[in-house]
Amino acid sequence: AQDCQVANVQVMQNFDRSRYVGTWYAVAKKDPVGLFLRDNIVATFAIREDGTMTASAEGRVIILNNWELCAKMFATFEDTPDPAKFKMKYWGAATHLQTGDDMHWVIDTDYENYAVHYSCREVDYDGTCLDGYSFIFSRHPTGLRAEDQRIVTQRKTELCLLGKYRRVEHNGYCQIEPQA
Ligand code: AZE
Repeated sequence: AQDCQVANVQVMQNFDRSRYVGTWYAVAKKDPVGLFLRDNIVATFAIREDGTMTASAEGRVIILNNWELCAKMFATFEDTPDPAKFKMKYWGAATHLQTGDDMHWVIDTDYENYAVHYSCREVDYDGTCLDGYSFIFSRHPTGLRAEDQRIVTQRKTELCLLGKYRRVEHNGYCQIEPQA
């Protein structure tokens, strides 16, 4: 169904975090309101000995209008009754970066090629999402395979976000540390 209700969003069935670990390259994103990661966004997920999921992420941000830098971020995930729905606490390696508490839903993944992530920060009075963000992740920095693109387009449509994504460029900006 496609009623755009946050409460009715279908998430990944039987999500297996152990198969989700490792590196994911953001290939497209739908932005939230305000400051956000721009491009060169790479996320790496891991599982702690106690089973909780953690992640680190890097991406280019522009803060204070024209100060461009690679933001190194960390996150811990709190489990919920649904294995594909997490509460994410995140913070920056540097103090001027953002901290936050977002929901983190895995909408769909084949673990080996693509993943669709969704986070609604604010639900509107009518039950639709007023402010949220979403990432399309690939295991390959070059993008999605044609066969995965079809599935991802379907998921974007179900999330009522089709046409709201922008491509995420990977040009190595955050691999070579900029000179201090
Ligand atoms: C995510 C993958 C899992 C780890 C983290 C993610 C989100 C990070 C942000 C970062 C924002 C930084 C800003 C800095 C000025 C979902 C990519 C932490 C939302 C705006």
